[in-house]
Amino acid sequence: MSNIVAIVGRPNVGKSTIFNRFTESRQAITDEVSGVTRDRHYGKADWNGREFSVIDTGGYVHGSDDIFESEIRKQVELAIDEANVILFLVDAKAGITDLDQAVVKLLRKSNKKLVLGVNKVDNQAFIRRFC
Ligand SMILES: Nc1nc2c(ncn2[C@@H]2O[C@H](COP(=O)(O)OP(=O)(O)OP(=O)(O)O)[C@@H](O)[C@H]2O)c(=O)[nH]1
Ligand SMILES: [Mg+2]
Repeated sequence: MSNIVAIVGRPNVGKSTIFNRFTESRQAITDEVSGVTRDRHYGKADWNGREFSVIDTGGYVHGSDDIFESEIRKQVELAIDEANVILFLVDAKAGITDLDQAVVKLLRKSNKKLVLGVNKVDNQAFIRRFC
């Protein structure tokens, strides 16, 4: 079976940015505003000679009070169904949030391979705080 990597995580952690990097494209729109990716994107990656399919997920819905937006839950469940490997992305600048914990709880229930990616470690504020 071919390898399919799904990038999941709460809004604005940088999923689409990494998707574009993997696919060497600008296929996915990235923005400083949360909730830009509404659905999923599929692409092909060739990373150091390893080929895999990559899925960028979205699902943020503005204005909901629900802590774990139902659209995000849907995207995480679809990613678990479709992928063999899940790249769970968090934002080092923002730290761990309730939404991160809700996402990881769902991911742990699946028996898919999980890789934790910590993004935005380049941020100036982060570097000043921790270095
Ligand atoms: N400092 C810094 N900013 C980043 C990094 N990766 C992404 N960003 C910025 O973070 C913002 C959000 O990035 P996206 O890739 O759109 O994030 P996303 O997770 O796809 O967001 P949604 O589709 O809204 O869920 C953009 O302004 C990016 O330029 C990083 O490694 N460091
Ligand atoms: Mg996105």
